[in-house]
Amino acid sequence: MSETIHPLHRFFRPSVTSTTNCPGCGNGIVVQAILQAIDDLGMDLDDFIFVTGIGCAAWIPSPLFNADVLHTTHGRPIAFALGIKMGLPGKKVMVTSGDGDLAAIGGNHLIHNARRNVEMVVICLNNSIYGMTGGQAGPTTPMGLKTTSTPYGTYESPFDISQLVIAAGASFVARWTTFHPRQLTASIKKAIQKKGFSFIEVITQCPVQFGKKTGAGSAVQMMREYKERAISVKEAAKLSEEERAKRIVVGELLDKAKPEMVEEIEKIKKIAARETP
Ligand SMILES: Cc1ncc(C[n+]2csc(CCOP(=O)(O)OP(=O)(O)O)c2C)c(N)n1
Ligand code: SF4
Ligand SMILES: [Mg+2]
Repeated sequence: MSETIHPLHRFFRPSVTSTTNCPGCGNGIVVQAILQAIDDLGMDLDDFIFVTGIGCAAWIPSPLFNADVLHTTHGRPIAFALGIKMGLPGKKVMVTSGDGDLAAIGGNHLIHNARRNVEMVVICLNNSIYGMTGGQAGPTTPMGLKTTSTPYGTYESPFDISQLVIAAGASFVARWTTFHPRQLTASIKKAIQKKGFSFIEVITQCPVQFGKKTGAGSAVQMMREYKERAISVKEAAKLSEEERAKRIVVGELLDKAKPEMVEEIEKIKKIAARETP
């Protein structure tokens, strides 16, 4: 009997035969969406440099993708990505990391590179928790939730990361959940083709640290909840603020054209070269 091989398996590093993800983790759905988007666009992994921080989400391209991957320090993938884009402007740069890595310790790199509109795709896997370190509360953990680090419930308001990145000045922002793999793939394709800072938030399940410890349940229960709570931008606009807060607003939240920083620097270099005696 011949072995059936997944069509995207060719993107995997041959030496990698196992996964770091727990059963039911949403990371695998995002892996598939990223690789499907690259395949649909007729691109190759050599067109990309992947950059990642620290956390479970940070293990998505490293070591799995048979590509150039920089697995950097906690909170710093966007800083490394900026350096790569400045040095190799012809390459597509994609960052994949978690809500804690990108919005807590890495928050300044996130907002400032959105403001600068540096061309890169940032995929933020938002599981509302620090998964890898044991389920501590982070900047996206819902108010009042009991976690490893907040046994009496959190007392901090969470960030709406997508709105934060829109306010900071990005060009393209979308939010989907792991219940929306096709829509997610379509948005990743748009983000890859966008000239500017593109941010995609994926609401994703961590059944081990979030599901078990907060009572949200299994991966299936969490995805069912995403399905029930998801609402389009258009439908959400009809709700009161209080009603909207109970839902997950999904879709493409922003798509606009604005000057991209690396291109602007190239223009300035040309002017400076002309004016230098
Ligand atoms: C400077 C520093 N501080 C703290 C840590 C510990 N640490 C590693 S991953 C992590 C949080 C990861 O959370 P997130 O980015 O949401 O990723 P997840 O594991 O949930 O996918 C923390 C606090 C570290 N490695 N380095
Ligand atoms: S701890 Fe959570 S986020 Fe990390 S691999 Fe396991 S299920 Fe996924
Ligand atoms: Mg997380």
